[in-house]
Amino acid sequence: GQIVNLADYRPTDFVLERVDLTFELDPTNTKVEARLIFHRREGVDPSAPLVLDGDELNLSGLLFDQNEVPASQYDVTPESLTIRDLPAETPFEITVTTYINPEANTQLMGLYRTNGVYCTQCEAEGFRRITYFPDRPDVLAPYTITIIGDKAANPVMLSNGNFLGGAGYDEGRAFAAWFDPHPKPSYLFALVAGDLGVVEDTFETMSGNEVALKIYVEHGKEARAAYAMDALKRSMKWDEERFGREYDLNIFQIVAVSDFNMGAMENKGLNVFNDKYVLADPETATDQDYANIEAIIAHEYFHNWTGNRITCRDWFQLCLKEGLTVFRDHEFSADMRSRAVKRIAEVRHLKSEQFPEDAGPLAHPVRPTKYREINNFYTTTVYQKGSEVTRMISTLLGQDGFKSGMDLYFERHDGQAVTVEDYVKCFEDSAGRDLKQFSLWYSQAGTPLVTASSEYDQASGTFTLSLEQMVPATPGQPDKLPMHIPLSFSLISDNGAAATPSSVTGGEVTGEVLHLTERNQIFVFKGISSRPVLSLNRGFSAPINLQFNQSAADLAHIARHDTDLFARWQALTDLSIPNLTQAARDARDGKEITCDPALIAAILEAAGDDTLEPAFRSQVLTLPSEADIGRELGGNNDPDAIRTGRQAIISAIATAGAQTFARLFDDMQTDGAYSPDAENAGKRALRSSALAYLTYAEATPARAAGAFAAADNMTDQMSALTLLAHHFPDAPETAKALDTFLTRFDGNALVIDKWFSVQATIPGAGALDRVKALMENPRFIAGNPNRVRSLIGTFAFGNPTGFNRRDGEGYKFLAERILEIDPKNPQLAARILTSMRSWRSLEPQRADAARDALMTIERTPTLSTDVRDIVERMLK
Ligand code: HT7
Ligand code: ZN
Repeated sequence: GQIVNLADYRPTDFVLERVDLTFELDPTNTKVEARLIFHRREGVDPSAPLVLDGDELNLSGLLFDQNEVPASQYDVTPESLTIRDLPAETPFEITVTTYINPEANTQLMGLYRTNGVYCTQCEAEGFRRITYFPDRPDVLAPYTITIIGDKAANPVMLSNGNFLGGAGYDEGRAFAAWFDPHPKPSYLFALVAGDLGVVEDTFETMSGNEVALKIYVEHGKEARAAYAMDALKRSMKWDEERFGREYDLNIFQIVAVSDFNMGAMENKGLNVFNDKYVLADPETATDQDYANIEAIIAHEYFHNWTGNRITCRDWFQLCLKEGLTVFRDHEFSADMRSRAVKRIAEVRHLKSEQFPEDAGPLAHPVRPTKYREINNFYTTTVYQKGSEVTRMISTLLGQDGFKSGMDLYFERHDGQAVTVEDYVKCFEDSAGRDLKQFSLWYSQAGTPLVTASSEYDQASGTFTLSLEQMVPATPGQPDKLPMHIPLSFSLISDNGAAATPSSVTGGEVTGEVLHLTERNQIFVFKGISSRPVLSLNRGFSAPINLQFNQSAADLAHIARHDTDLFARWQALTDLSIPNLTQAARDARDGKEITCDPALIAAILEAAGDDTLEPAFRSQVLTLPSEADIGRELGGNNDPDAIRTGRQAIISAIATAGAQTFARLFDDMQTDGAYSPDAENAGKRALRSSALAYLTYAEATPARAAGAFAAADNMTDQMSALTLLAHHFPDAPETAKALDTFLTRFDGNALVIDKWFSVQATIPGAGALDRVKALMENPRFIAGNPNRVRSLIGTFAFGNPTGFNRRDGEGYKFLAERILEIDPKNPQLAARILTSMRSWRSLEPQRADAARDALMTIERTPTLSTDVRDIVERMLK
């Protein structure tokens, strides 16, 4: 676990021309023969050795141009292979033979087995667990792959690129050969072999090429891949229409596996997916599951251009492919669904995941400058904030300007491994605009705080806006420069119409965007005939914390009139926050909790407005989460008080709105058979919000139990079950529903994950014993990442009162689990441990207990680099 620095980057001494891999599959002893053609890069010292990466490897054979390499000419360890005395100019061939054990690979990196299927995961540095190789993203080559394996056990044998052929090989064995003509880095290599079912379709690209589409799943699950196939075809079409990007092989394959560390992987022409993001039918998947499948299928497909055709020079540039591809999948989902509702979901996610990361000990820039374990940098900052940075470029340049920059990027860098600077330069060159200050978004960590105040002078018709920006200190970055912050705005008049100023001074303004570039800046709007209400950072044009003390009346005005639905939701959120934080303080101090009637009125007005789309109204009814309130409080947090306060506010809304909710519960019925489309999903979401408020008002499980029994799809069933479990954990209705659910879905892993999650999130101190008991359930499979996440991960990330028990037992429990998981799957352990990243904002008793638990982990000598890196940064 040494530290890698961006500043130390240099290209390899040898250029890799071609890769030819042969796998002889065996569950415990797979032979890998890698033939690699290299030549020395021009100008490189002729005595420089070739150094290849390995990880837990055993060298079994080494040839130079087909002749054995004498032992004196090389050094080998499990982590590297160094070969000396190689030619100065001519290309040469190195053949490396290794034997690996897929069955014993519990890390799920490199070649492993899942449910009897061979499968690979090579990003970021998994390829070096297969063979010695220059395992870095700037080494690109075409690959030929031959797979030999037991015929009966492996009727399916897949790799990247186009299929060359296959047949019987010898007694009982078969082979398949694949060729990927597109030069690619090793992290995009994939191999899958086993006995799988397949769903097939075709897609005709914009220039008339027919592409075979195949989705492989476990036998019997084929019907559940139909939605994923549909999402794939829509993604392919959308990338042609929106970005002019066409698919470039004659086959595109997806394989769904049940053991996977992340969501999915964009291997060239052969995406491997966590089956959670492929399999869906109305009985077993929720509307959210369908939306996730659509987004992740699109995300991985979009990587074909942003990531694969143009890849990263080094892992510091990860946001180059991830941030950009998230932006692309967000835009795709916005086009497929309601743009405003999609944006609300994105911003909720950004605030609840990325903002805490940026405000805590794990904060790092969108483009980090050093890492100890790259796996720990697949973060919400790189992905989500990275996407927001690209969104801001689009805001700065406008849609057409952004498109021109992207066109230039594809034209200039196709086939290359590039940097963030290369990417930004394309926008600078195409738009003729200097983005130097803007680029601070890539290098400065921390969420900028913008403080706004405004004044209106009736006599001169002048509206004055004073802005101040401050970027908080983050680990390793005590001082920050002012950033370029694009703030979308609207001035809303009394009658709700937008007021157009005759002039604006004080800084650059393009269209409806103010450019805040100084620490302090005053914008003056002239020609405003009556006091306007300013709606600022509309659409969340910049990922900032905005402090703008607007009155409840002004926020209600925005909530009623802004033409940007997102801004309306934002105003309601801003209206609710002071109520929720005050309620938490009052709960802590044992005071009576009250709720501003203006908040209740504004929420009920939006919720009951039939001219607004149901999905939006459901978002309005979903108040900021307990974690959101904790973030707003900023420190000394008591999760129990936060929950008590929030519950009281919800109850006040529920009581005042009982009639509205009863009407919505009756009205929001979907007709006909279940369809996962956004409109129907929106109705279900609003009905479920209404059910939740009615349950608060009525304080009995009857209505939720009725809804559970009546549900004919997983969305309705899960929302009723969650209500029952969370509000009436000890009621017989809840026990009965949990039992019915279990009996009905036993054996369906993805649904059983939900059964674990819903119980892991039952609030209160009793959660820990429940989770411990569930770990004893035979259905709890400690080696399956989805199952571990559904119980342990969900408890730690999604149950603030249960996990943060005042006595610290939740943290102790998590530390024990981390130490158990770490030796088998360090990536999974490290990720779950990040659930404690905000431990310093807890009140002292809890914070002390959290620190003790972290120190117990830190003191363990055998920690993986993954967990050691996280725990040490969290304690620093
Ligand atoms: N690019 C993929 C990242 C990924 C990954 C990283 C580390 C370890 C395992 C992994 N599986 C997938 C996913 C994506 O962003 O598309
Ligand atoms: Zn990605």
